[in-house]
Amino acid sequence: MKSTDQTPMNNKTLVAWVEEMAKLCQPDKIVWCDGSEEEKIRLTRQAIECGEVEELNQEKLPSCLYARSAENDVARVEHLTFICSRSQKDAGPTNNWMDPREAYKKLGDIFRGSMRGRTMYVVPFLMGIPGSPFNKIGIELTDSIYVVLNMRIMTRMGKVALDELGSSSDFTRGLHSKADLRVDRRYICHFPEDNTIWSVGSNYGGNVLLGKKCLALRIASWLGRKEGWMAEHMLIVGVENPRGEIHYLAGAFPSACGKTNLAMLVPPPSLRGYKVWTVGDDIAWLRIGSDGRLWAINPEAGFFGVAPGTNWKTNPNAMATIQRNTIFTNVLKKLDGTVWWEGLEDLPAEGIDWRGRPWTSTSGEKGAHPNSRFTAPASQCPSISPEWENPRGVPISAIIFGGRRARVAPLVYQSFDWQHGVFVGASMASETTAAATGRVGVVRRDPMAMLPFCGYNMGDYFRHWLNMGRKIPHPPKLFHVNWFRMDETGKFIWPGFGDNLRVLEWIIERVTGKAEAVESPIGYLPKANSINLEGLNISREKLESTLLNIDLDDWIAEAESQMEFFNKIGDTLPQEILQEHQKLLKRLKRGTSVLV
Ligand code: OXD
Ligand code: MN
Repeated sequence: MKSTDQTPMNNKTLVAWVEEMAKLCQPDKIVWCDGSEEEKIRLTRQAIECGEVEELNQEKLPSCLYARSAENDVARVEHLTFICSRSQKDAGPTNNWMDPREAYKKLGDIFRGSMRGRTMYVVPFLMGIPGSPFNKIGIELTDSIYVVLNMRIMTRMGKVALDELGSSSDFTRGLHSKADLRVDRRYICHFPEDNTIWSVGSNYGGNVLLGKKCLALRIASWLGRKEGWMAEHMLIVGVENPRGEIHYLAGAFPSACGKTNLAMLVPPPSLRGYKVWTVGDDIAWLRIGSDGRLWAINPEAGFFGVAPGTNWKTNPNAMATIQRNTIFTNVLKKLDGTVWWEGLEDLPAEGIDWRGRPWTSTSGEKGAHPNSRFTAPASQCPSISPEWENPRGVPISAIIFGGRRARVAPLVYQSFDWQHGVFVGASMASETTAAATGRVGVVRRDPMAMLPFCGYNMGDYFRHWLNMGRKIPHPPKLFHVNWFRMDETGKFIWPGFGDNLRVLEWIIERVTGKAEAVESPIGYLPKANSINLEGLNISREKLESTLLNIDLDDWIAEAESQMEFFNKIGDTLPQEILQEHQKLLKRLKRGTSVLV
């Protein structure tokens, strides 16, 4: 086996581990990635030559690539994702668990010889910002050039990561092989005590871009609990008011529920003077700053966004971002070498669909897979915040929890305090989407949008949130939103997208003590005239009677369903969560709201 001369001889632990993994996977060649432009050009050429990716129309979409994954490999596979902690209790009842010895053996058998005839790429990557105290380093070994090309967009990859690592052995060890892409030999395993991730048999982003869900959420949440910080499935956005004051908000929403759209929101004309700054669209790492506030960074360098539904109206910033240097996966390829997906303007008459088959607009088939994606550099986003690469991060004024709920949850409410807010996050629910395999549209509990991403026991995770609240001298205020309330005909009541700024405005005005609220059984609701409706086709009466309405029967049923979920957590569930649940039930039974 031959290594290239980029091998960092100063890091003996790293070199020894790469050699050990190479012995297992038996690649023909090992290539150390340096992250250079020259390397990008070389790897792109090779990936095109071997058919891993296709070139798109270079005039219309410069440096853009097209990829199709196997038909059975188009989403995260939660049922094949495991936390392999030594004790099953540490994985908790909401994660799949495998004994680490069994997992190493089972996956080792699949990895053995899986890279024969292939190259093993060594991808050093930095999650964080050069020089930031938040940073974590990972090394991903992979036999997929598609993965390398995506990792160089999604992370700070190559020399920058090795420089930051130096001779330290403190790095996440990630091993990935497509192997034979068989579902029955597909596993995504996390070994938190070994700071190790093994992913085999898939080439879909969420399963194989190991910096993202695997490191920055599952492993990082474990490390965050140990080290006193938080790794969360949250966007980070800065809202600048007409006076030039900026408040940063973090928002936890499940996959494919509009985090990217909210992070890149364009203010509606009636909110002239507001600006919205994108810091991150998927992951936030949060630490207590020396000023006693909670500070956040986006550890990623790119967006791995859902394509369907993205267009020049719903998200013009995303559209502007993906016009160059972007990898499109499982969208429709048009005959002129550009791309299309459901919901994008200019429906083409024909094209090649995500499965690689000829497609016409009258076929009745989807041209793009519902979970088709774009991978694009965050730096290209017109709304990217000047602070997005500040190693200190940004101070967070409010945290927003949100789900996709046709009923029950109102447009927005504020928790009474941190403990109640943790309960609100812990009892969050959402309708499932195409981002994971399985049924779509089923309501499931998804605490803090972390159900698929928490690397340890969910009860201990709630405890960590409660403990953090006690440690943060000036904690952010906690809110819940729901953009997805429907009327009896199944239509969304709230327009969403840019108009969501009206809700963010209320949230910020609550933080700064300006907006009025009504104390309801579930939390503080906006007083009807405290949300700006100017320029909207929704009357105050409609706002009150639908979007801000709390149906007590629905909520009592909701509280019962919350309890079913909490019962599953078992003895790690903090008493505080149960107390909050009892208090909620009591308030619901009393049923009154008071103006505060
Ligand atoms: C994602 C997801 O890709 O949550 O961000 O599935
Ligand atoms: Mn996500």
